[in-house]
Amino acid sequence: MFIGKSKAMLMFFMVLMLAVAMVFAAGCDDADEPVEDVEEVDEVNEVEEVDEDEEEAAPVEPEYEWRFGAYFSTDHHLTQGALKFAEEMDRLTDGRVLVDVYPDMQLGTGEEMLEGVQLGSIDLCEATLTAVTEWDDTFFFLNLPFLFHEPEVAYAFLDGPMGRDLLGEVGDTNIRVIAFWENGFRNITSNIGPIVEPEDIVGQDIRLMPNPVHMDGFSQVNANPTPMAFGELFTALQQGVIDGQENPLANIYDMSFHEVQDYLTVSGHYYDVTGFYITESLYQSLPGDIQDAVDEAAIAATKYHRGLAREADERLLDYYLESDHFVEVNVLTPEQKARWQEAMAGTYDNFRDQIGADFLEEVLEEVESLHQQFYDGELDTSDLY
Ligand code: EAX
Repeated sequence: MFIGKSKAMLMFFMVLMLAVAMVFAAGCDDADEPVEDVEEVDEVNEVEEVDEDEEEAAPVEPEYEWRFGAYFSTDHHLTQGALKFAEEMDRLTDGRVLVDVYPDMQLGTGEEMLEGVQLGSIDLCEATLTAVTEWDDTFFFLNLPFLFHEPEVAYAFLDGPMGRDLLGEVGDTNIRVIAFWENGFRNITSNIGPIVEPEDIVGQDIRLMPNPVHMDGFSQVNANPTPMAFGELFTALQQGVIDGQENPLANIYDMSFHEVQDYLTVSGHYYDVTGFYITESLYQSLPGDIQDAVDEAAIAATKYHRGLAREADERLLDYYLESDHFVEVNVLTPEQKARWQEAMAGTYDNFRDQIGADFLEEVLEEVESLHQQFYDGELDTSDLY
């Protein structure tokens, strides 16, 4: 309005000028058109300015506020993945979805968090796939010993058609797997003595996740696999209730198991997939654009988390080799690994029927082909993490 008035005055002035001297006529004509233009632009600007003012006055309130339960401390690659997901959701939805991440099992143990996701009292969480195998044993094949030797192969498999087929609701549980993250390659710690050959573990009480496939693998090498909840593990090791346990390096570090264990064997016997879960009914109730944002943010967070997981595995191996946390650290050579693989092979036979012989065959072919491609330098790893 103010500018409009100025323009009107300017026009009046220009008309006067025209009357006085024709030399200004061209300038006057030129000035006419922009006035209209300026007014038009001005009207648009006024509308936009009002909008901007309103935005400033009333910032967008999140339409959704979700709770994300995470196992480990903020530094752990899984919690970092959760935080990345939160950041991506904020970005992709312009703040319509706020994801609050609760680290350090603040929302409960893995089992409790999953129950929360099932009931909808927790919206999202991450936990080893083992935690859902009691509802649905489809994932058993992923728990087989020495299935994967390279993280890239695991990623390529999980991102490929066979892996993507496994995403979605776990049975009828109201728990949806939206992405495959990782605990990663599991390694053995013990207080009894160095473990290098399969014979070295005979008779040791080793805590395992309550996963029948994992337990079977340790029975094959004549250890005494003892199922126990993760939350009880530190105290059980400290009090000598059990001799050892097995977990990825990042978990051993995060839980300070090195304080109560003397020997570390970097064996990588199981590649442990972590499910990233959302309440199925929540996911299904979302408008399409928010659902798309969940899917997109999950992919971005997966890649981010995998990169950090790779980095953590390398960094922590160096750290444990250099520090004096463990009396001895043994990194198995490929030959030693092959002997463990051989010793645990019976687990494949024991679960072949339950997994489905044909399906297992298909999986093993695919995994072998991916390893081959990886070792030949032909596996495209550029988009995996
Ligand atoms: O998912 O129980 C375990 O040893 C797992 O590695 C842990 O729960 C993280």
